[in-house]
Amino acid sequence: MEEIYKPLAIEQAVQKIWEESGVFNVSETANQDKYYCLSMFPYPSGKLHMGHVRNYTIGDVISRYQRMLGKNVLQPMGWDAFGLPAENAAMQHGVHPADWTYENIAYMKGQLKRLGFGYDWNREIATCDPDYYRWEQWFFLKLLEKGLVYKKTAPVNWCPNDMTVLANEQVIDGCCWRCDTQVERKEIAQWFLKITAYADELLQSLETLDGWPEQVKTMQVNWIGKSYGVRFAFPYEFDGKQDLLWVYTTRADTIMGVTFCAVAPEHPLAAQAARNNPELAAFIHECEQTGTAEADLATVEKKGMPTGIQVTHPLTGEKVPVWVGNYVLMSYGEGAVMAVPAHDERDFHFAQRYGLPIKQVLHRKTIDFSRNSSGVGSGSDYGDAGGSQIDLPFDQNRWQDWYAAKDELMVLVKSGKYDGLTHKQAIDAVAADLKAKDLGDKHVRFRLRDWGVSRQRYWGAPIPVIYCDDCGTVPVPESDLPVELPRDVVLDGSQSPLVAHPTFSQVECPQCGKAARRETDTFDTFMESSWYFARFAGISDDAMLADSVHYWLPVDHYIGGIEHAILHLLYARFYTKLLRDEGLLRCGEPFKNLLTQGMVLKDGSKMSKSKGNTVDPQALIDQYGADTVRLFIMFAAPPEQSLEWSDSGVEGAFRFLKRLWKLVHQHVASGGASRPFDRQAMTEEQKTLRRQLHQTIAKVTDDYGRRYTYNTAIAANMELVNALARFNDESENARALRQEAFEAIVLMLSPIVPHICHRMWQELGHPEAIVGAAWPTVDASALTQDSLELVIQVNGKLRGKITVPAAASAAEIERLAFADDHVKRFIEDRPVRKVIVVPKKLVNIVVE
Ligand code: ANZ
Ligand code: ZN
Repeated sequence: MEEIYKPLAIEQAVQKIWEESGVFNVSETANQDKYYCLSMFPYPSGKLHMGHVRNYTIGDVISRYQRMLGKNVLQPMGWDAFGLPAENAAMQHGVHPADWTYENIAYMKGQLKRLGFGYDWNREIATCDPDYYRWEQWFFLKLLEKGLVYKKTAPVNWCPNDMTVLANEQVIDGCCWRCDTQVERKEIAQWFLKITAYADELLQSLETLDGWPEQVKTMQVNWIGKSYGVRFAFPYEFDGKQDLLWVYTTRADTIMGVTFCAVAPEHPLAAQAARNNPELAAFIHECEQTGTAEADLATVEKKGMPTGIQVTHPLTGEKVPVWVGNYVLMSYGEGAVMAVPAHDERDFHFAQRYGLPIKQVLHRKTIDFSRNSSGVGSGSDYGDAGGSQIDLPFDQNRWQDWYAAKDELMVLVKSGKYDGLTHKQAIDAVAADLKAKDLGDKHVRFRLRDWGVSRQRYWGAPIPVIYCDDCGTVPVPESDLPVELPRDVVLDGSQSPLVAHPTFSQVECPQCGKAARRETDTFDTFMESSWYFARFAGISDDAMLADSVHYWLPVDHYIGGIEHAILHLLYARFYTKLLRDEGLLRCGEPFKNLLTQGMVLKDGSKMSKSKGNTVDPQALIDQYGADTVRLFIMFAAPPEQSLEWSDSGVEGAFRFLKRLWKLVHQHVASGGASRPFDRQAMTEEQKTLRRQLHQTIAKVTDDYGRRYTYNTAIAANMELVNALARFNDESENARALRQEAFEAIVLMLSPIVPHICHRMWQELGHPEAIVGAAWPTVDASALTQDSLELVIQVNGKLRGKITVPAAASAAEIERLAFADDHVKRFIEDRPVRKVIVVPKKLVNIVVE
């Protein structure tokens, strides 16, 4: 063993051994528990950043630990390879998106190997590979067959100068990023996946995810946004025809407080009224210019205009005026609301502005039921200021909880026959009365919208459909899959390259053989990341998923950034249910445990290119080696917390490894242990050291297995190393103890710093690789102490120390304390008032 720690040579040699032995390439085995550990796969943007290094180090540590527990561990890696940056790079540097992507993949793969991550590279996936996306296309057609996908028009950002659709990121201050032209909204036909058909299940089964952070589950609950309400209609007459204005409300109890109705600018009633009202038409047009994102609507200045139409209140028969209001969303509920200014904040502001009447019908304290994430539903009840706020129960999907929370605090007034009823009673009564008139009923709604998957971009998976004038929308036959993305395209930012391509869109109709057009949109890249975890486990040449997928799924531990808390994780959960219902999977949830790692900060803010505060992992690996980088990252903070970068911290990690190496070297060079450890012949010092050793194993096992606090696990090992450095005993027994201790330390640190530990393990006399070794176990007998040191105080001042048997009774301890010469001197002949024995700690003697 060399005296000096040389990380680069060691790491290279050890990685070669792993590569050649293929230790991380796994298959299904009977009689062994599996463990599927997955880190979110990266977008191949060029090179790894520190956030990647952190994410993948955490995953690798968990994987290696599970191996040591005897599990059959799958840890795969791949590339989320489609996306806009490749197209941008192509435009900026004139390199083809495919070349750019595969070059980045090659470089980043080298970096991952250099960091020593134990991946099964046989399962590597690049989502831009036709062997991958062909199954996505295949599955999309299955969903089409089942009616779980459909086409409808939806707005996009359109640059009239470049004649192209822009992604949201390409719109800067309302203008095209390329030519600065004002961006327009354009309605175009697009494909949607019916995620709303699974809304209820996506909500319900969140409850089974015990291994997910509460915060992430709450974000998903809010995103799904289930609400219980009443859908009902106001009858009206227009142009001599009877019609109904449908509204959706979660507060039917306030129906007697309605003083007007408001409809979205895009509502048909608004269009009807605008036909002979140019002023109204102009107002509607103006509203259409501004965005309709929910976030915008929550903050936008509330504006409106009367339609001149009056509807009839379904319970009182009174006339109610209808307004167009810019705060009403066409895409939510019915695109129309009953306005209750006394109890809804938005309605209140609107009524104040336009001098509309306000009628209070509830006598109650104020509660804010608004869900802070959205504009819709932020109609908090407007009432006496200073009311109490109550938190919604997690279980928002139960009528009972919803009602119970609201019910406590309110009764109806000025509501005729409903006076005196509570909130819950009133909703039931109103809903029943509306139902009896055939004008409405109770209704459940979700905030969740169907998932628009069409992108008017080049670097994505082509959507496998063909449009024929005679046959309509025709799926691409299975035998023609994959629909490959053509390589020969012109990327200049104007027009879609697939539309402009001379032959791509020209096809024969698979049904009638006539000339037809191929779809030129590609899939949202979230489609690829919604099922890659399953493909890793069930990789196959001739099926979307091989049977092995049932062995590995669900993923036991999924590690990634909190920024994916909603979309990616929701889509992956949705896809899992789709695959299950197609008979391709047996589980309904993809990820058993979820770990969301914190950000990497430098000088208090997130490392990012735009802030110019990044640290290049490669430079550090070159300078110190992978183990130092891994150790620093795991030592600096627990995985879920943010990690503040520190150069001196990296130095410190390197120094610790050098020190450990030196101590192991000394031990080995001086002959190591010559015989096994003799428990009968231990000195007190040996016993103490051995106790610390086994306490450390117990603590570190808990840190790894239950708490995921690797920083404290490392700290405990550092203390143990310090104790070993101080331990100067050169007896045979001491050498044996040192051997035991170094072996345990090397085992415990090996998931974090696997290369150095591989070498030290060999030097400690183990020819077999440490990746196959078992996690150390605690010797409970080493933990028990047969004697203890207690502090003696006289009148609260430290006056001596005594050693007592660990099992000594209080009376026995007292006797020993008074027998101590030192203590005797301080007591002299003064009468003793009181003796306080704090077990295992101290004895306090109070004298006059
Ligand atoms: C009357 C009312 C009185 C309301 C009151 C609230 C409080 P959630 O809970 O998110 O489902 N609403 C319905 N459709 C709307 C639309 N298209 N655009 C904007 N707002 C709409 O939200 C349901 C509530 O949001 C409904 O209940 C309705 O206002 C409003 F004291 O009706 B409420
Ligand atoms: Zn046809």
